[in-house]
Amino acid sequence: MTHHDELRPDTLAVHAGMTRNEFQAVVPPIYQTSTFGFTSTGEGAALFAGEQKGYIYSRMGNPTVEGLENAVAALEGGSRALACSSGMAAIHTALAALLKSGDHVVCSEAVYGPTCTLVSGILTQFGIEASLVDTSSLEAVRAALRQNTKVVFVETPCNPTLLISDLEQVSKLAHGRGAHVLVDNTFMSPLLQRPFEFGVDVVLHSLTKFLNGHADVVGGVIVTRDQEMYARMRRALNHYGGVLAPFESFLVHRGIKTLALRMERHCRNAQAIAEFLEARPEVKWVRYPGLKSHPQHELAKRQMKGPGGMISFELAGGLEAGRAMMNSVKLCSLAVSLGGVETLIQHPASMTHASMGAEARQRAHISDGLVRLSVGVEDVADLIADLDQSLKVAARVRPGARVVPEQAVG
Ligand code: LCS
Repeated sequence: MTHHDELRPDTLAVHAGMTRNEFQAVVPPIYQTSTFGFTSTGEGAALFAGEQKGYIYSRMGNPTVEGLENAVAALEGGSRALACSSGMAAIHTALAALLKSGDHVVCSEAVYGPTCTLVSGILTQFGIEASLVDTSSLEAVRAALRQNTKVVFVETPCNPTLLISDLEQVSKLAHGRGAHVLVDNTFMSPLLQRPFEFGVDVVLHSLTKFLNGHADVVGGVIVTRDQEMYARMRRALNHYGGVLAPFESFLVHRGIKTLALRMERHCRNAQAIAEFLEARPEVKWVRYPGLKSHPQHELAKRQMKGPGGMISFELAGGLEAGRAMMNSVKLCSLAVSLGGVETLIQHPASMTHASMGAEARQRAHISDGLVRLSVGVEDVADLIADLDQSLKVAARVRPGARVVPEQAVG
């Protein structure tokens, strides 16, 4: 297909990245090969010199992987994409491609725990300075920018507090100081938010989440606005080596075909569940971009095409009540990860954001009682029934009290 620019996102999700093949197979084949033969030494040399297009070795490019990369690039409206072996591999590769010793990076303080650790605890070992700030506050971003700031890394909505950063304004501020803007778009998928429209330079995803959607692959992707940035990222990925395998690429590409259907249902179910939770006396607060009570509900409506499938909340009974709820769900699974067809519930302070440490969590407003829900595509009535019964168990818990097992009551 050559007319992708004219197609709408839901159509692109089905068709983008589909390549012609020998037998006109509607689904592209899996090129399960590590290497590709040359017809002559001359051809091999020309391929290595970049004078001829083609495949050499699967760390440097593979047709199945490229099909997925082209699909994600088309959905994001970017130039090119690079599939990586995990979301963290994508984030590490992109940051390492742009930063060197003596540079400074500004990063959202509420981000996926390992991203925070990578920026503030690992890259610092290589002489890269880091400031973690609340990027939903433009004042905080402005104050954090320095002469040597080369990258502003933003997660929006952020994991797990769901605060929203204004991508257009953050990009203006960062570009004014000559820094690149990287956005982790995992929580939204390209169907709900297209960061390039707001001026950012690089978009990242954990493919593990909504893009794949079926909780059976770990992967990541870097999408670049232009060819020059792509070349920088390609060089970094070829040498760091964290590429995605052909079979994983095939599965994620297959998942993307139903992305539009899934995102619509994720949003609808999550909106209903957020409203249900907000009306319950056992619940102290709910954070969801689709609720009027979200502090940036208006920005969410401007910047995002839908509020997404992620909800955070805290029970009135605090941590112990939250634990009781998470231990008594029956349809929802107590598991980390997110963005799959099945509903997952987890406790960030002891799970996804444990590695950040208590101090960083406190600064980022990730309270010990915060519970995170990744709402799946099940019938919402079944999900609400499960949450209802688990809330009733949680309501029996008094702060500081031991959790009463359900079977021991009544
Ligand atoms: N970015 C975000 C926003 C994420 O939520 C995650 C993983 C990553 C990047 C890293 O991707 P991965 O390497 O796992 O593919 N988030 C997880 C979470 O919240 N629970 O488990 C994993």
